[in-house]
Amino acid sequence: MRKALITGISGQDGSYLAELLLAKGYEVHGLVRRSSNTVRARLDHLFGDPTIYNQKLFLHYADIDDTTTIRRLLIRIQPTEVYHLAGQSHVGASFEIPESTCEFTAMGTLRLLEVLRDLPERPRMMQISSSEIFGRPSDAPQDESTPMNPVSPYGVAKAFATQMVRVYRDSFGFFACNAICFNHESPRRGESFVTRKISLAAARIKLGLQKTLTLGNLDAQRDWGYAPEYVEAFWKILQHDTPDDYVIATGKSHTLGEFLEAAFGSVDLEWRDHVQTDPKYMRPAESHRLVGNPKHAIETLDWQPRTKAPELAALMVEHDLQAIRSHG
Ligand code: GDR
Repeated sequence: MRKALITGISGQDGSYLAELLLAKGYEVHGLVRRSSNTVRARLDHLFGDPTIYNQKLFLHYADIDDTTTIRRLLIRIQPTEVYHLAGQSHVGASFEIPESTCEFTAMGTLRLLEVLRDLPERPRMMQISSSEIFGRPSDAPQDESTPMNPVSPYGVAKAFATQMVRVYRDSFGFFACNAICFNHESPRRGESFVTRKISLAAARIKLGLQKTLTLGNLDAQRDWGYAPEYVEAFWKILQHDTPDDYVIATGKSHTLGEFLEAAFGSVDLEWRDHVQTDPKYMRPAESHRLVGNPKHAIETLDWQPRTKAPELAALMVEHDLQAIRSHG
């Protein structure tokens, strides 16, 4: 029986990964924070299924800094694969709460590695890293060998975690890998990330529930992919013979204006009529030129990013339109 443990199972990626692993016949265990009140929102459909919840899918309360509980769970569950997705993932927020960002994202990863180090049978382990480790890279596109140059507390925390995974792989023989993910979005994306903020606003404006959308830096450019495709890569990373790091990206960069155009355009709206800016959404420092080169993942893992950013924008708006129409 293949058993997986997912930290951050209640997040966007965790919920898609749980679905993927259940479909592949895994027993899936997820760690959730006791304090989180939205713990189940993205997993509701799985909880509602009595053939899945507490049969093949199990949830355990453990904060990522609660090493004792995590150790106890790992000893009891004996997972064959660990997917480490938990952490404070909002780059803008990391400027406001740098200490807790580093506590969860950087130290949380180190603590998990330390617990794994002592296990008699070590599971394979994957950490979700981020394009934010590159910050302001000198070259584009970025690949696995691009030097790290983070410009946000979040990026620094991820750089620490990424390098620590490499150290444990090289020094202690861990099967530990980094999925260096560029932005990946979906209808399950948190509402404070820019793509979801845009898709919700486009849907609400279309339905006459809102008039304007207030954003920060409109010059932003990102490599936006579709989250369900990215979790396929996570799984493939742990099935490969040798542990390694992989850039997971589409290889195409888009401006925020292009994303707005696709989102608003999909419901026949002109974004320029509705979007305004407010400095409160600007960051003290911005990453630049972030676009990934996924060649290593494509060639080694036989993985492919399929959904393009304009398509992604339209599908997110369509989902939000339907959801608002049915639930208000
Ligand atoms: P990012 O995603 O910081 O790239 O990190 P986000 O969607 O927050 O920002 C993307 C870009 O849009 C600009 N922007 C705004 N962003 C937000 N959130 N809200 C706004 O109103 C707004 N206006 C403009 C930002 O300045 C930025 O340039 C995401 C996270 O999921 C990380 O956890 C992950 O590691 C990286 O993607 C890859």
